[in-house]
Amino acid sequence: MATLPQHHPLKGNPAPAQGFATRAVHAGEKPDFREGATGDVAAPIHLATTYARQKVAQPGRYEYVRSQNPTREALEAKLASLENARYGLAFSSGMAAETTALLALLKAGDHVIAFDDLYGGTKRLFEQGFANFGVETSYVDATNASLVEKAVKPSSKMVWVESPTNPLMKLADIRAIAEIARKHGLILVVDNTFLSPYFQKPLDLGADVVVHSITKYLGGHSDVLGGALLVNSEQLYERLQFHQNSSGAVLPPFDSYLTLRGIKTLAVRMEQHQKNALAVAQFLEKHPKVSRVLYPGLESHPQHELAKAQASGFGGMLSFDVKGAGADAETFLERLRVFTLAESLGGVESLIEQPAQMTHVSLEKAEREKIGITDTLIRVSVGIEEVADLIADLKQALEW
Ligand code: P1T
Repeated sequence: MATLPQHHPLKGNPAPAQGFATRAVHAGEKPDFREGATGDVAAPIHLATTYARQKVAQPGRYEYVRSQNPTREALEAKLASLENARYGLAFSSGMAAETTALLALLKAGDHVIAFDDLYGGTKRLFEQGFANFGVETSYVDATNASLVEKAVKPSSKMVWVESPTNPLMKLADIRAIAEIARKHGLILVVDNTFLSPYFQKPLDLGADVVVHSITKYLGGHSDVLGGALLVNSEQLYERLQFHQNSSGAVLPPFDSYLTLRGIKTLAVRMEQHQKNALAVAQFLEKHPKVSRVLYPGLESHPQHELAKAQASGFGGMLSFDVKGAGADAETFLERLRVFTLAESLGGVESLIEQPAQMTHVSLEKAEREKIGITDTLIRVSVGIEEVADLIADLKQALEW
């Protein structure tokens, strides 16, 4: 697609000069004042699966929902605006977005260099999915950018990082890794789920593709499963869009609408998530039953300076270890009353989990332990409740 059609929602994006919170509210949802249009202030949900044409040989702008849908396009435009991207694509889950990126950009014999700490499902996709089709993945501690370069071989095609990582809150120096990727002709993919575009914009730091699980902060209310890919390169966009349509893992219209609605409050939610997370991290750091706290906003985080240099905030995610054994972590988790014991993250409510038995159970125990996912590690998605209630709940649960 060389040029966007006249009435494509990207045409309605406010000028990039407008601030993030303004774009979160308005981008992609410009009221339509054309003849016969309603001027909806919120993009309407278009549920039709197919679009009529008057002439056989003359399709309209829309043909079939898997290929195009106005509600999804409004969301794609909003997402693109927020990530400072030229193009956005929305998928039926974060995993569907990842699968499509890999399908579109790799072939048998290609090699991927990935962060050794990643969402368990992403590692599972590489190891139990793409490995079967001849895509090989090496895992490195990408907190040290030179280890990424050391892992490059002639078949290398892609570098895949999260920053911060799930669940160990490690950071990749995105600028430094982008330089390495450029030097070796590799595509740099950054999963920006944990910080959201409110706090970090990987494309501005040199990444080629941004991945999101929409299910998390973008949706924001734990009621949408979705994913997204954002790019600046038209060539990458065309390949990804081709596979979005051919694999069919598109975000449905209703979920696109819910995500558009959720994103409107992203800026205010992220501020509150961060404020609460910092207070929770500081409380935990002083608690005698806690042995370590991993939050990039703490001065004790080994990459605190990098966090400040490449992002405008530290987000709402943190992890910590309780002293004792795995059973103590379970006791603590089961005593909580305000925090909800559940997988996922990024919703308005505080969620808490034990990666070893929940989000990262698909990794072998030895593999988990090698990178530091202990049985006593607890991951927290700090919500936007009254922070005093959150701290009181943690305090009582730590008194087992
Ligand atoms: O769940 P889904 O929308 O398919 O997104 C997958 C995904 C991708 N990237 C990151 C960084 C993620 O954290 C996830 C999903 N993570 C969880 C469900 C979790 O509890 O960590």
